[in-house]
Amino acid sequence: MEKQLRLYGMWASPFCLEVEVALKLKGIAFEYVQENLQQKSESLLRHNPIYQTVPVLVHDGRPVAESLVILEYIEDTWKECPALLPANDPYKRSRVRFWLKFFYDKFVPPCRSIVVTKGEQQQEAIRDSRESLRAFEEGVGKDFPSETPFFHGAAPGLLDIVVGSTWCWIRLLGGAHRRGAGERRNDSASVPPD
Ligand SMILES: N[C@@H](CCC(=O)N[C@@H](CS)C(=O)NCC(=O)O)C(=O)O
Repeated sequence: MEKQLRLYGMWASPFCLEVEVALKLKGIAFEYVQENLQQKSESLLRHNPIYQTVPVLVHDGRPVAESLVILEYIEDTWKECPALLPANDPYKRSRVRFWLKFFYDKFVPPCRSIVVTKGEQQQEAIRDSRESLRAFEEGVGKDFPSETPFFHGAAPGLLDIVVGSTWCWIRLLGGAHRRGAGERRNDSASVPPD
């Protein structure tokens, strides 16, 4: 019998989008539960009592929390194509994990700061995000010199999923920030649709 799979998420969260994309790339059916983070459901709090965040993937009643842990769980559980980590190469797999952690630790936080700070703090966040992105691009380029449009291999993998989902979020944040600052939208291509 097919086991039940449910994803607790929130539409604007890059972490939830990553999990959703990974499941869809592998062709795994799941139920999506949209959470209101101002008023979290009792189920979400019960499934993720420690962090109380989305995403949470509940597989046959057993919860898995934290997006990177969930992505690895998906890869370990549904080994069929496409593989999201380099197959049969522990060193290359470790390099993907290293850059995923770097991206989460060094790139995502300054991007968030750009939106929520002003003045010198904001300038510092802009510098930090640029520096992290430069280091990421250079490092990943050295570890995975690829002739395909994807970071490692002929199909999208975990780095593609995480970077792509974060990019959607950055565009969303940028649009919200500009609208919050009262800027008129005259460049419809530069912000996502409402
Ligand atoms: N480290 C977590 C971060 C998840 C996270 O920050 N989720 C946000 C939405 S983007 C959330 O649930 N925020 C609600 C809260 O912190 O109370 C992961 O990778 O899953």
